[in-house]
Amino acid sequence: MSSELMDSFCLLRLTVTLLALLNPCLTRLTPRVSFPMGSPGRRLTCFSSHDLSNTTTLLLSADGEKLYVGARDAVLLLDVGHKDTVLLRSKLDWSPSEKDLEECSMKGKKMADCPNFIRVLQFFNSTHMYVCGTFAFSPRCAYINSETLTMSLNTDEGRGRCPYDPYQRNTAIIVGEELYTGTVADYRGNRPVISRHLSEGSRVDLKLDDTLGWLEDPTFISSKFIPHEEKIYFFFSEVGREYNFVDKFIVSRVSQICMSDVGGQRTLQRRWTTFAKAQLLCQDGSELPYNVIQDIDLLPPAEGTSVDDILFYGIFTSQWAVNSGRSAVCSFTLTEIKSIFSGNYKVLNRDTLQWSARVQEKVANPGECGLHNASDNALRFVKENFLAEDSVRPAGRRLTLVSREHIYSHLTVQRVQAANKKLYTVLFLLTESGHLHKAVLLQQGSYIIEEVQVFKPPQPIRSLMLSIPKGMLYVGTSEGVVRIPTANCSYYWTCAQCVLSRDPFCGWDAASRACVEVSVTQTALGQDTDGGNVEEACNSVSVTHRTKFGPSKMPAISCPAGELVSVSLNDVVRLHCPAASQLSHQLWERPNSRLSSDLYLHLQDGSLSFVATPATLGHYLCLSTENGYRQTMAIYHVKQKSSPVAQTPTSYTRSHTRAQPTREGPKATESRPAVTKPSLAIRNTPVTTRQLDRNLTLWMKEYENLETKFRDGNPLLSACCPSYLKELVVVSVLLVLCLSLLITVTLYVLRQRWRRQTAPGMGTPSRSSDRRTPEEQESLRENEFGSKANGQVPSGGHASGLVCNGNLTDSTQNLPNTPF
Ligand SMILES: *[C@@H]1O[C@H](CO)[C@@H](O)[C@H](O)[C@H]1NC(C)=O
Ligand SMILES: *[C@@H]1O[C@H](CO)[C@@H](O)[C@H](O)[C@H]1NC(C)=O
Ligand SMILES: *[C@@H]1O[C@H](CO)[C@@H](O)[C@H](O)[C@H]1NC(C)=O
Ligand SMILES: *[C@@H]1O[C@H](CO)[C@@H](O)[C@H](O)[C@H]1NC(C)=O
Ligand SMILES: *[C@H]1O[C@H](CO)[C@@H](O)[C@H](O)[C@H]1NC(C)=O
Repeated sequence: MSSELMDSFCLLRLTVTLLALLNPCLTRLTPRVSFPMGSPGRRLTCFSSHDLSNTTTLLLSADGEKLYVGARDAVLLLDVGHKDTVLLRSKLDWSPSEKDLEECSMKGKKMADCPNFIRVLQFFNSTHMYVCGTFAFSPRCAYINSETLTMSLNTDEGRGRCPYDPYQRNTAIIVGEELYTGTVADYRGNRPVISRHLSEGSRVDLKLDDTLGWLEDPTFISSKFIPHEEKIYFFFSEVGREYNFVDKFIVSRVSQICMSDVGGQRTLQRRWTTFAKAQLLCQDGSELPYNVIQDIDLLPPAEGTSVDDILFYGIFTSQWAVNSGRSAVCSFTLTEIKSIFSGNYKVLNRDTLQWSARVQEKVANPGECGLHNASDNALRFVKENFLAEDSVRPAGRRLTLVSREHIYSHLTVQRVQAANKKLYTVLFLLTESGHLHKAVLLQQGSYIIEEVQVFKPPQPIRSLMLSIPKGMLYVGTSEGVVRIPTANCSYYWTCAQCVLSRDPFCGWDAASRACVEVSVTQTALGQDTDGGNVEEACNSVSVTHRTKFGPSKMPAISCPAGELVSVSLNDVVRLHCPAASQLSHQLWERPNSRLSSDLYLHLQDGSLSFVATPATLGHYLCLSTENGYRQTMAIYHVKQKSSPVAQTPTSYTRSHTRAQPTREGPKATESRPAVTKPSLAIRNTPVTTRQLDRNLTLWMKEYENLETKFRDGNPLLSACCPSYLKELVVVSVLLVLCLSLLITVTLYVLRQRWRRQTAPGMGTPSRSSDRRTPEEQESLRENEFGSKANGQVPSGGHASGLVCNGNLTDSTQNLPNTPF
């Protein structure tokens, strides 16, 4: 491809990216930081044991101290009240007998599917739980004591309460010592039913009338109890028969039943009289719906708001692979669900099995509670009209989040009070690939604060549970239970990082100079979840600090010291630039000049590569920009190796000698893996920012410690001290620039070198300005730079230079060899 074509291609890409920025739905949702498994910044606590597998259900005690785990052939009680460990308190073994297993395999089932997989685990009363398992394709249920895990002597038959087949999904909830379930109720798995068991007193057990196909091959997802409504809502997907023009079109549903239901007297005896269902539509106008629900969680109303302000957050995927996203999150309000259920219903023509919206005389209100004494006529009407005509649309008529890359499988949701007392909704989303995403919902769209790898696929994970009182998340996988705190604020080591994280859980405490959890402190914290504006948030809290440490502009922000790189002429030099986060953009600068692309290669990982020539010796700055905040990540001084020539004092070497008076020799030189012979260097593999990220942590911490030593004077430091680009201005300038370029770029223009690429703030190197006389310009620059630096280097310089060396050396050694 010619470079002209490349240029226009880049331009197009840039425009598209900018347009995407303006439309939150198109934005690529990149987690700001990513923690691979085993990262010290996000430690997982795991519980596993050799006889624990297929953890299918999790249940947490109200105080968050005890976690019950339903697994294969066992129920476990884990003590999760300790900060650092998860302890096994007791264990109930509950497996089928040899005879049961034999029968199971005689029936043609795989032996691996014959154990007892626990699929229902619910608190029954204050002392007991109710548990059901598949029990060798012959489901059983039992009461167990919540403290001792001892099991009742008699077990119940589990038909209709628990699936036979461990691969079939089900849902169950106990309310008022009555069990409500959605499951298949036969061995073959083709009789789905929503039913009530263990009905109290004279109340009868109820189920769906199965003659009419009230459910069409459903996959049950969840069931939720809404106390003030006295209703249970079931969430599932099924074949949408009303769309009979599409074969096997899956739709997601919400259905309801009233707890007061006792069935009809003649019509609908022992059947629900209050069952109604409606379509949940997670769709953006321009695309096919995300039609298959994967998980749903309930967000209770905020304090002081209406009880109907309950929100349901669901994950949806699409049956077809044509949408722009692989999965989406939609939220639905209880108010909307209620209004759809109180509206009109479709009518099923029994002969043709076609649904229509034909208006019938309304003899009853389907979905209404308290129909037990209604006339047969009314009950017959209810029996035939149970599919709401309208669909439940997402809150705000838009998708909450769309992920292009990830298939989310589980979610939980929490409302978090930020430092400014504002409430934010935080979603915890599990991807199929084993990553947990923490997303905060903002006015302008969703923002993924972090990504933590919690298991290695493939793991058919079954459970994600949030403990709000303890601030913990639990993930049940095939191999055990993983616990992870909802936040680790101390990972953010500067005010800037703390604010840029936009984590509503975390704020910068200027007094302790630490990023701390908002919930545990009363003092004013630096935080800006909405905007991530470092300047405002850090200045507002750093007043006390400033008075203590003198008039430095931004005390909470660290500046790296210069690092010496000794090279021989014609070496290929590679300077690394660690990324501050996955959302930051790195760019290289030489003081008072731009980097010509003829001499410099910008590598994918943000590092800079060039051949050491007299012209390329000198100082280099690596800057990182994120959300309009700019910071210097590294400063290098590339210098020719000690030789008679190099020792000739020039203004800049002199200045550097003063910075590193004693350590310029072997130590600095031997720890320079960035300098290699040409053939080797070019084969260096690009690395991902994830790795850099981790090592940067260590590295930046060191800087933080040294920060106080750089108070004044050094021009390098003043060059690095944070400059703030007004984000809005930059984006609009770029947009205007791009649009006007797009319009005016013609073939004629394309043939020319595209000069405007070097718009300020974009970091693209100029291609023409330095080309003619690099050497001259270089020496000019160095002189200029050197004279500025001369005699103003703080005494702490040399120590920090060495710290840089040490840590960077480690990382560079590791990076090419450990592809992520
Ligand atoms: C939080 O991050 C800090 C700094 O990276 C680390 O030392 C600490 O172990 C982390 N804590 C947890 C619970 O992950
Ligand atoms: C149980 O776990 C094993 C190992 O991960 C897996 O292969 C199997 O499919 C699981 N069984 C069920 C019923 O989920
Ligand atoms: C809870 O239910 C179990 C099983 O029915 C029963 O044995 C126990 O007495 C009940 N406990 C209370 C406190 O009612
Ligand atoms: C239904 O009617 C019967 C007698 O007609 C009455 O005893 C019962 O209380 C009524 N049930 C309800 C829930 O109103
Ligand atoms: C980061 O550096 C440490 C040594 O400081 C090294 O052990 C580790 O493997 C590096 N991590 C990566 C991801 O390269």
